[in-house]
Amino acid sequence: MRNVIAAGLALGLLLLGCTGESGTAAGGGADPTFPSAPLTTLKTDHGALSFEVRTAPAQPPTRGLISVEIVATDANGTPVDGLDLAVQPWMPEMGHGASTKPSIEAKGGGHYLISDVACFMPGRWELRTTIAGAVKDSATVAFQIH
Ligand SMILES: [Cu+2]
Repeated sequence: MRNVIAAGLALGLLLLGCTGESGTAAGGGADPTFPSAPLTTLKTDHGALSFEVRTAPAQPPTRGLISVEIVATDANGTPVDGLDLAVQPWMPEMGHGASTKPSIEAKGGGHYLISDVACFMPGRWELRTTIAGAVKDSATVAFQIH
């Protein structure tokens, strides 16, 4: 238990240090701009959907607060709206998450914007995603933070 508390404190400090340095990431009014080519594409765990994944302000993403765009399509390639996404950032090799909760906004046309993803350490991160609403499934979006 003591280890968990210590790790939490360390994460908080790291995060403070990081936002102190970069200040400008995410959280503003305008939506971020994503590149046209996806960083990665994947199928959801039960195959109900395909996800195209893009990141901003950089792709591939660098450490700090990032935004992730998911474009969800069904087996026919038709964009799927009406999904309720719950996203937990996770660092599997180290067994910890992020100290802030991402916010998720449906943008229409199958586009979902996940903001305030606090990837404050380099390494492999996952977005463990639960899908409810129009489709019930789950997915793990994985990427490397440099
Ligand atoms: Cu870590």
